Amino acid sequence: MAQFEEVSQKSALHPKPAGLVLQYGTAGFRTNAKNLDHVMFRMGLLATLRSKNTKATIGVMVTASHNPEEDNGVKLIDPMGEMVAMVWEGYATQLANAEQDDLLPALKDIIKREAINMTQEANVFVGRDTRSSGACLSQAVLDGVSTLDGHSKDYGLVTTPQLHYMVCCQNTQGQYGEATVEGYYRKLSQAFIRLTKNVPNRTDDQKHLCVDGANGIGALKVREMERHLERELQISLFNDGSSGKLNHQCGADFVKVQQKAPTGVEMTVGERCCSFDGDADRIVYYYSSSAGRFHLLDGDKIATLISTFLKELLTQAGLDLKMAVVQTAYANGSSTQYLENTMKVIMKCTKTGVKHLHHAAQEFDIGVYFESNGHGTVLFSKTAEQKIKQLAEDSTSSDEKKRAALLLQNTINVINQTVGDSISDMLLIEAILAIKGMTVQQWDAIYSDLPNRQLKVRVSNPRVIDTTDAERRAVSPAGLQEAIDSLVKKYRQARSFVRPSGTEDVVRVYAEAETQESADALAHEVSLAVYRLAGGVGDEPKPLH
Ligand code: 16G
Ligand code: MG
Repeated sequence: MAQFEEVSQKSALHPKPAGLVLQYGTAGFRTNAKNLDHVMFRMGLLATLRSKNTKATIGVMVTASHNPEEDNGVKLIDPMGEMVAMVWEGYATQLANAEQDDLLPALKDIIKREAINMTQEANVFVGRDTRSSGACLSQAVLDGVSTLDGHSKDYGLVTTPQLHYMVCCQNTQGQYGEATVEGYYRKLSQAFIRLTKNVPNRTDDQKHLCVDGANGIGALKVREMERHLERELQISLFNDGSSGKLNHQCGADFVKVQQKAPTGVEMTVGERCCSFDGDADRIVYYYSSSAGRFHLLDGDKIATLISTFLKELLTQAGLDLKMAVVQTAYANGSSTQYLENTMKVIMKCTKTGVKHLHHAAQEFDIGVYFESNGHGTVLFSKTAEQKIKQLAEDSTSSDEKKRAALLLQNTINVINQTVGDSISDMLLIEAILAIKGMTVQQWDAIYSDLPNRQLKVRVSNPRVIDTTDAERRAVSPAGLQEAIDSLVKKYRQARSFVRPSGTEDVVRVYAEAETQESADALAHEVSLAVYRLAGGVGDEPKPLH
């Protein structure tokens, strides 16, 4: 077939560095941008196949999220705006690693295995973040798509969640919204304005928010969005990309990992601030107290705020809908305790990685999922949406019920259900704080985080660590879990687990305990156990103090 001849010819223009092996990891391929041209071309081919296979539009996002500017990456988006199906992650890895001569056989193998009808039309949406390598790399994706006669639409500079949104809108024939960036702003901002406009006595302080754009795409997009907000939210934007480097000492990942304020943000005492990450799919909040202490409100605090708000509304509306909060092993023990014991919410724990949380959240009428690092959203089932709509339109229901139903309806519209979204999450959080008349300090005081520490350990092969129980227990190497158990026993309110990273060649260690000193000591001791039992390389981990 002519298409296949073209694959051979065109792929020669996107040569693979011989011997280079990459893995479609937790969030797609990610590495130095110099090594990605062939991967992009091939992901263009693969997205076209996936589109023919699902008879729907597929998304390809060119981004390396919170990685340094020199890196780039790519991930595929499935028809409903979710992460690509697991089997296709495997195909992505096969295709990316095929040497030049093996590319066509690898492609044909996928076509055969999935019984793909090559005459089926294909549609691919492409987007990219602000990295300088992005323009060339997304061109390589587009080349891949046209090589297999697919149609494509290049959205240019968009946030990752915006592209997820476009894909979902397109495949639901506009039911989810209009597949344009303007349509996205309109839907979210209208819902936000409806949520906040009748809130009495909202002060200027409550309307004002400091945003750290991580010098990335989120900064550009939040500025575009601001016009639609009718001054109901007034944003002071820092790290807008005009001078600083992408993700450098700023952004949600920096703030969460370092537990300190980003550079480039002028924070006044007590002021509410938030940080996006490099592709605007994560958000964390923070403020500093008069004593100069830094207070972080991470994904767990966000999940608590949102789920408390939703639970109250469900009670007021008298709706019997099953709501759950989905977390990972990284969730602070205090948040799990609070939600389970005080709020009496159903709790689930899954493996790290958005797709795991997303799938678990889909099991409920309302699934609130957040990773501690600030990635998360809320999913509403079709039944939940229908019941809420019915109640909102029911002329016989009481004012209280109606008010709650309307708030729920606008919450559904402000949230990007396809994936965690800094901009959409920010609007929902701001609306909740306004409606509840809550300050960031009051939100922070809902529960106190247990002190915690994260470390990484280099070992010759991180995969020798195998885990179970949503990564909370290690089953190999032998003796490691027993070692962790006996270390944890030494400290009060302590917990620790280890897991191989899905994005770096390291083992991650997490520890929490009653005091910071204990958490630090425990994290160090567990690191030593990993180093000794799992084949550590380089120097032995040193104590933190
Ligand atoms: C990726 C994941 C994120 C996860 C992180 C863990 C997506 C879109 N992103 O960034 O959810 O928390 O990896 O990284 O799934 P790690 O495996 O290196 O700890
Ligand atoms: Mg990201």
